[in-house]
Amino acid sequence: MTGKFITFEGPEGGGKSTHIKLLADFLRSKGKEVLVTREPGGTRLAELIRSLVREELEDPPVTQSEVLLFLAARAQVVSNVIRPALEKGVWVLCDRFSDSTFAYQGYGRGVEVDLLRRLNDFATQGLVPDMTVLLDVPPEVSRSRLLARQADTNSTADRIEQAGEDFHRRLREGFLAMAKDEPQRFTVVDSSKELEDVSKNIEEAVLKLL
Ligand code: Z5A
Repeated sequence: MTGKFITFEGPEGGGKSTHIKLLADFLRSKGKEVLVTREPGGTRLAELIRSLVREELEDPPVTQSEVLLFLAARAQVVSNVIRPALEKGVWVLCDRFSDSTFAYQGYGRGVEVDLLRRLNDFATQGLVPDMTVLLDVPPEVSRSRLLARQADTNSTADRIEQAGEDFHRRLREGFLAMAKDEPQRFTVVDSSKELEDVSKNIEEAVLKLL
């Protein structure tokens, strides 16, 4: 494969969507063809799964179903969007990927991470990002950004955003532990800093891939 695969991870409100847009512009200015996608989502079926996992249902998915729904969405976007793009030499920027499953369903919900890794390998057929940008923010910053956004857009927190403080603490620790285990793949950026500084840190890290 000739394209590069960069994923963005971290707690909610870390700025993933914001920085993916900025990085896409930066890479295009360097002459790269860029595809931006997100998880869950990126194909019709995966977007349907996205609405299902975020919805307030009378019978919300049990943990096992939640894992399988995220993995089903991932299998679709990997096979139909990400791999074909990488094979054509396109740079793919993805808002969340496998590490979100390990963090949310593993560290957050308590599913054994080794089991998740095996199931995830089946879904992705072994696709691993070239680089993962972890936008790290403390829970209080994440919460205040989400509240500000909810006020701006007149929206409410979804099912996963409503999980308790302890869940969000575990999930942040999980992301940081994974980054420590794989320093060659992860770039950890302190996203509580000014937007321009965060963006500069990301560009500097990505320049090494160019
Ligand atoms: N999930 C899972 O459980 N398992 C899985 O395997 C996968 C996902 C793949 C996806 O929801 C949910 O699915 C997510 C994990 C779960 N759970 N939750 N909750 P999503 O994609 O809709 O939500 P998200 O990924 O958490 O993204 P987000 O909330 O949209 O946040 P973001 O994209 O990281 O941040 P943003 O929209 O770019 O920025 C948030 C606000 O902060 C915005 O107003 C920005 O202008 C502002 N911002 C950003 N950076 C800064 C700085 N540096 N300073 C000041 N303000 C800033």
